[in-house]
Amino acid sequence: MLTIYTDDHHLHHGKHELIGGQFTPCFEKPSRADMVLDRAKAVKLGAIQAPTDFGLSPILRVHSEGFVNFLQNAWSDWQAKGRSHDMLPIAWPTRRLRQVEPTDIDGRLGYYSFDAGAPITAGTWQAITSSANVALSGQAELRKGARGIFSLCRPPGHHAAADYMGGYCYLNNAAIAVQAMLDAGAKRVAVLDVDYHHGNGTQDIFYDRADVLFTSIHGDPRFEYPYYLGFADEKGLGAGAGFNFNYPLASGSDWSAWSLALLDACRQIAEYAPDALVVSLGVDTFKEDPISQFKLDSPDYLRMGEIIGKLCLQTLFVMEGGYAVEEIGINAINVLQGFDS
Ligand code: SP5
Ligand code: ZN
Repeated sequence: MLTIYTDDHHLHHGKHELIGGQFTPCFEKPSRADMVLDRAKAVKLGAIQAPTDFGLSPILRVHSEGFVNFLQNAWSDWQAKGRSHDMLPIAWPTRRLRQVEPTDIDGRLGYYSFDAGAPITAGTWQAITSSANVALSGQAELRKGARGIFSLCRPPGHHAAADYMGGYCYLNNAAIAVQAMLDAGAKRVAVLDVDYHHGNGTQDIFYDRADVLFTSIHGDPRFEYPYYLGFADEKGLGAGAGFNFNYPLASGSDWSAWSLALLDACRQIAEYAPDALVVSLGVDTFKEDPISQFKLDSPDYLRMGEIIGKLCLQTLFVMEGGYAVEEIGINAINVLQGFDS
C-alpha cells in the first residue's frame, strides 16, 4: 500500500495540554508519526510519497472562512501581543453567551475552539495545511484506481468541525478528503471512525447530508472525551437523517465487544453502497494507550483491517490518534496489512 507522508508535521510540537487540571506534556507529539513511518518502512508496506499542495480551496469546502483565517493568522496575532509561548484558550462561548467573533486574539482563540488540548505554535499552520495535503493527495491517488491508500496525517483531524478546533485537531483531514472525493464525482462516501474518541468534528460537518455516511466506534461520551457528542441516538438531521451511526462502548471494552460494533458498522456501510470509504484510523483503542480505556491488543488490528477489507471498497486510511508511541507503528500498520491480506 502506498503511504503519503511529509516531515512537515515536525513543525507542530506543542509543549503542554491541560489534563486533570495540570499542564501535561502533549501526548500528541512528532514521534507518533515517526514511529508509524518507521514501521511502514520496516515491513515494506509500499512506497512512501510526498504530498502535493492543493491550496486553500479544498480546505474551504469544509471549513469556514473565518476559522481558516483565524488559524492562518493566529500565531502572528499572538506574537503581536509580545507572546512567544504556545497558544491555549482561556474562555469559551458556552450556553447563553454571544456567538460573536471578538477582535482580540484570546477571544478569537476561545471562539474557534472547544478545549485547551490543542496548542497553536509557530509551525502549526504549515503542519496542519501539510497534513490536509497528505489526506488530499491520498484521495487523488485513490482516484487513480488503488484499492487502499494510507495518508499518514499529523496533526490528526477528526475533532475539528467546520469552525472549531480541539482535541489535538485543527483541520479535519478526513472530512477534507471526503469532500474532495465528492467534488471529483463520487456520489456517496462512507466514513468509518475507529479512533477511541468520537469523531465529533466529522459527524458535525456531515450531519445534515445524505451523501456522506458517518459511523464511529468510541468510548461512551457519558464517561469519555469529547463528552458532548457521540451518543447512539444521534442519527443525522434533515436530509442526513439515517446516515449517522454511533457505537458508544463501555470503558474496558476489548476486541469481543469492539468487533461486534465494527461488524454492525460494516453492515451499514455495505448497505449504503458508497463509491469509497474513508477510515479515520486512530489506534488509541490499544490496551496500553496512556489516555484511553479500551483493551485492544496488537493482533486485533490485523483482524480489524481484514474485516474492513472484506467490504471490497476503495479505502483511504487517514491517521488520527494513538498515544502508546512504542506500539503505534505496529498497531496502525497491522490494520493496513490486515486490509491488504
Ligand atoms: C485525535 C485524538 O485522539 N484526540 C484525543 C484528544 C483527547 N483529549 C483529552 C484527553 C483526556 C484524557 N483524560 C484521561 C487521562 C488519563 N490519565
Ligand atoms: Zn482519539
